[in-house]
Amino acid sequence: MGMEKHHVEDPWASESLYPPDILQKLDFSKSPAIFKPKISAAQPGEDWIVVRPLQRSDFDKGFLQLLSQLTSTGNITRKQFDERFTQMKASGGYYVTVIEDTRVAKIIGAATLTIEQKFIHNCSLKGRLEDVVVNDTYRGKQLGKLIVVTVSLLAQELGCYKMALDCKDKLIKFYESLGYKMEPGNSNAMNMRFDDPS
Ligand code: 16G
Repeated sequence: MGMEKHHVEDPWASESLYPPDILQKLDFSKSPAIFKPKISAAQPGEDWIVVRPLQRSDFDKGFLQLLSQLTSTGNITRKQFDERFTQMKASGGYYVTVIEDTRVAKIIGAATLTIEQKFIHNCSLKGRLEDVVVNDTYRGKQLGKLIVVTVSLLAQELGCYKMALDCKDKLIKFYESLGYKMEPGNSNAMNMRFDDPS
């Protein structure tokens, strides 16, 4: 037998938060978003762009640094990250989705779909769009649209009856272009803030 080395992926590092196949099957023609040129999660426009579920190894690919462009993350250790990943996977309903620049092994975009189980609407499911962030040095590649449409179609595919979000006022137009609507008389987001551990 030869002594040649084979590249073996570390199964721990490449473990996905949810099954990756579902993203490849999403039908982007269902979205009102207009992509020019046409792209999708399966065909993101460049061979170095990959849209996929969060993996454990994303701790080393700048995932948390990207999130810190959105809000305060605190100093999360590898152990904390791993434990949260394990808990999210075990409880189900967490679809943290990322875009990687595989040339440099860096996470350049992220968005999360969380799914709430309901009694209303015949025991239906409601999706929430959370923690959307794209590295702004990758402007012009439609990555913001790509990641939001990906998780929105995912919510539909998983049977949600609606998808909700809160955002800064300056982003209303962006989300409207992707099919989100301010519902008359029903468009107020309110928060009650508690101690921030970060
Ligand atoms: C925005 C985000 C929300 C995020 C929050 C963080 C979207 C659509 N909305 O509202 O998901 O959790 O900002 O802000 O990405 P905070 O640190 O002030 O709670």
